[in-house]
Amino acid sequence: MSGAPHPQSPPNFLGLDPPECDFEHAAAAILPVPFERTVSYGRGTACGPASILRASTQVELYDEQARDEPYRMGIATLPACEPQSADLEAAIGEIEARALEAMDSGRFVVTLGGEHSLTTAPVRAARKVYGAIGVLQFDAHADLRDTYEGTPWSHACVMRRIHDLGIPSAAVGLRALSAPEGAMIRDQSLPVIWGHQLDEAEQRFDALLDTLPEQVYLTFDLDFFDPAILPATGTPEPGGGTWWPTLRLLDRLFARKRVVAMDVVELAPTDDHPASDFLAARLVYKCLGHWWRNRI
Ligand SMILES: [Mn+2]
Repeated sequence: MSGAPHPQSPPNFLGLDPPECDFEHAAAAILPVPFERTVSYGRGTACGPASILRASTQVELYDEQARDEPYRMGIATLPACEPQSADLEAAIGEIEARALEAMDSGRFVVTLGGEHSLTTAPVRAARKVYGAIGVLQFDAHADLRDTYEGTPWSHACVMRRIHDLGIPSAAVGLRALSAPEGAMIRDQSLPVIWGHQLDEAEQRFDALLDTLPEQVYLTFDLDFFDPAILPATGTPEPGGGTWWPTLRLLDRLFARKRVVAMDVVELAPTDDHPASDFLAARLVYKCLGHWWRNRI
């Protein structure tokens, strides 16, 4: 049943009971966006949000590193956002409206994808709500193409669209890109920690963060991770990040910057690789914990 829709509607994030899952009580909100329009290789990202939510019910609520229970902040799961428009740009606009509504309520909004093309929407919303922001991208791919397969709204173009908005960005883990993308990074001195530099990422990370403004939007494409620990993604690339070193980078990010919102995208769940779903759910909870501990 790989990629097939699940018959039951998914649980809320972590399977929380009231009051912790109530929107009124919640400091954070999960926005599921099962958006899949331009995927070029493996399919299935439309099932990503539901699979992350299902896996999240098995995540331990206690964080043994911080010795706290981040779920006590209150984490509401919003109804899924499924844009009706066939036009890609209009669909991105529909997602932006939902993200804007959630961010305007003052909550820390975590968007669950879905394919990476959706990121333009919450980034535009975050800039409206929070003002000047930078974007930090964890990804195997640069996603800096001007157009791809006939559309500027492809997952392969998402960071280019963000660049077009004049929003500064930095990337970690890149290891698959075209010659023009490589030239753009070089010519414009875009800050990158490459995939082949991941062994030294912890030494290089502070300098990368220094290139971004105080407020940061985090976009986390799960193909950043090595396929050995996260095979269930549409375009897996060898030589990616591993678990604990990545969490140390995220710990540093949330301590040094004000992360205003984030997304986790490109899970393409299969029954063969439930560990990928669980990793994604863990990643979201770890980030929520970091945000909560560092909130102003
Ligand atoms: Mn991507």
